[in-house]
Amino acid sequence: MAKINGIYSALLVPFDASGKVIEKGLRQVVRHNLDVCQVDGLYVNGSSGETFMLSTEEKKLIFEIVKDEVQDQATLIAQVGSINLHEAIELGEFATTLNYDCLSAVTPFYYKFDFAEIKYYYDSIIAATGKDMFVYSIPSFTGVNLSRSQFEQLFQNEKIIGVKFTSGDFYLLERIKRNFPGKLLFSGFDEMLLSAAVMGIDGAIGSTFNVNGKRAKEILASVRQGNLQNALAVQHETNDLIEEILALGIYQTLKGILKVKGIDAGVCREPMKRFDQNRRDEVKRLVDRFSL
Ligand code: NGF
Repeated sequence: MAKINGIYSALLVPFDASGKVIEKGLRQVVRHNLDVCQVDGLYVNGSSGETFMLSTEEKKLIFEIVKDEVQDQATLIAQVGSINLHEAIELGEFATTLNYDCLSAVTPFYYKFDFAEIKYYYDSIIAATGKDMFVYSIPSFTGVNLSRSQFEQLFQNEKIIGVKFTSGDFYLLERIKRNFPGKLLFSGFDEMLLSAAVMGIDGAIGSTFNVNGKRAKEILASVRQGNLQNALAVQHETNDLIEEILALGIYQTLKGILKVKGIDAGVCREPMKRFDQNRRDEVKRLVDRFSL
């Protein structure tokens, strides 16, 4: 299996006005990530891919297009999680046949699943696919706050190779790093990359890396080289950018930036808002100011 380490874009997916995946645009977004942002891998069908608003067939189509475009040029993680366990298994089997490097699944959400149910969900996807798995923990969206002891119980399944940790709970991050050194730890908040890198993460998965992957790579590399001063300078710059992006709307603005770069990044899937075209000049200014 490929080494899973470094900066991974949580891949954005372009949709046309009717909500259909734009294949050509998706291939362009992938190429931009690999050729311009130079990320180490892609996290496909995650939150940034708007996956929880898509049909099973659309998710499969995205897995296919991305694999076809990437081939073996980068590591690919397939996010297959769904509160429909049957769908998660079907997607896991599909990504396995496409030779994705490993799977990831968001903790099941909406219903208040208890921990036994959450563990059953992961064990079932793994049993059906035989594939390595990252837990996708994003409490702010799912309401599921896994404790250290619950991570320990999940990690007893040796096919659970790590966690994508989208949380600002740095104490828990440190405890996971300390107690489960054999598991991979990927952070999920781009604006906190430096702090997570200091804790010894193996990598990070984020939406803004689709446009700002080079800075993320520099932050991680600088921390690993012990050059905290440079890491902090680049994190400051990065956070100036992220602050502007969040104020304008995260996925809409990231797509707006890609459009300024000549990529057919489409629009967001309804009911998410479209990008406000009146703000196109603000986005252009961001592209110039941050040399995106
Ligand atoms: O978009 C969110 C919502 N988080 C992403 C990332 O954790 C999502 C993060 O990059 C992800 O990995 C996925 O698409 O599955 C933020 O957009 C970024 O830090 C700006 O706040 O929390």
